[in-house]
Amino acid sequence: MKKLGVWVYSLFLVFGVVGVANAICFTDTIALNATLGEGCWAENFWSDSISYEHSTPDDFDVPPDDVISATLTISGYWINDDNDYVYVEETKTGHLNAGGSQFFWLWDSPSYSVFNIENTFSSWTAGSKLPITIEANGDAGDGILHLASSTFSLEYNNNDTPAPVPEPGTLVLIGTGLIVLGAFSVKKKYRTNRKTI
Ligand SMILES: [Ca+2]
Ligand SMILES: [Ca+2]
Ligand SMILES: [Ca+2]
Repeated sequence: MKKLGVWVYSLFLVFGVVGVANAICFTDTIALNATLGEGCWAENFWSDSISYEHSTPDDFDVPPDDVISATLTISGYWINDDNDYVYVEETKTGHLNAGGSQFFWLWDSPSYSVFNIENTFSSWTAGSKLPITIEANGDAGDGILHLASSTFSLEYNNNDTPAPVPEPGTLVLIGTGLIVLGAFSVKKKYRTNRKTI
């Protein structure tokens, strides 16, 4: 019976200390507050762009980590049509969704454009920054846009995490297990010694 107890404690010891892969959620939000000219004046069209970098977690590296989800969300105003493009690591990822106020004097709720950027992280070096460029293009009646914020959200399994530090409760459990284990082996040794006398 005591042998069974030792086994149960041993199992707790193994699973309590080793644990399972650690899913981590990370978010980085940048306030852009940038107004880009994108329109026409005397039949001349021009475009404008903004570039910035999102930070990524220091311990995020693929492999061995793997990505559960990765999204980039851009909020902005005065976005019409679908001619304003978002580049992630110099790859065209999509265009901003039309929406937000369409009149310069209005600041109601902005439009949100959400991009799934999971493919960007098929491999990744820890500590790298995530470069983003937004390119505004205009045509008649599409003279300006305003970018409010950019949010990078990442959920990943940190597969190279060292064994987590056991919680106090687990420590008590381990301690008790070791005491039982010790008592058991002392008793066994005592019995063996008695037999040999
Ligand atoms: Ca890692
Ligand atoms: Ca535009
Ligand atoms: Ca516009």
